[in-house]
Amino acid sequence: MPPSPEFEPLFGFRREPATIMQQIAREHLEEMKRRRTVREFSAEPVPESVIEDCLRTAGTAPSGANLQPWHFAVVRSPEIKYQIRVAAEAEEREFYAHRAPPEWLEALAPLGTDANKPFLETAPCLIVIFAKAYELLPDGRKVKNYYVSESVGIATGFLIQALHHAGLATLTHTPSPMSFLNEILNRPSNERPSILLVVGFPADAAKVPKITKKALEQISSFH
Ligand code: IYR
Repeated sequence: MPPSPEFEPLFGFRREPATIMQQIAREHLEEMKRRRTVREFSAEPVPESVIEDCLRTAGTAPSGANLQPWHFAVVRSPEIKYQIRVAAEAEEREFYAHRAPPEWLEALAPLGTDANKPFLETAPCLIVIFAKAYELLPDGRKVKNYYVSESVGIATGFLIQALHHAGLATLTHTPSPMSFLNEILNRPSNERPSILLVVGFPADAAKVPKITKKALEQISSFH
């Protein structure tokens, strides 16, 4: 018999007058417009407790059946960052030289990326986000998770936003394939690396690609 649901009052919901809501929404928009993906990081360390709170924020994300099918591996060790860089650059060299079709390389051209990933060593912190297709119980049984990609994507969004809000820069990095991360980080087979988030402060002279975001009219319709 499945357990019967238990309910509790909705505590802490903050109701604001419309004018205040508008102000809050606009201020939040302005803050999020200041977020940029950064590829040049300073080596300055980041406080561990800030990373921990941002991960707690990611952990508040909604997920399929509330099964929270994610694992966040935080890497600060220079030796492990080095191993990740070596493995990622090997994959990226293949990607840029052989695997990527011309139209993909064309789409990437405005970003100016290439196979060199020095930030994987320079940045003080890497967060490898793993998606768990199923949970592995100690007795070996598998319990399926639901809407795994969607759930992990939402949690990743929360994490990026929390880090930005705390004053840290990020880079969503996706070397492909990423299974070397299971080996280096000794993660079990039910975890699939989803995104490698590079976290830190921007380098003093950091530059970012001159790109724009689509306007509201281009990304929405109201019915
Ligand atoms: N993984 C490669 C290529 C790359 C792919 C996409 I889609 C990007 O938005 C950026 C890069 C790399 O990291 O260089």
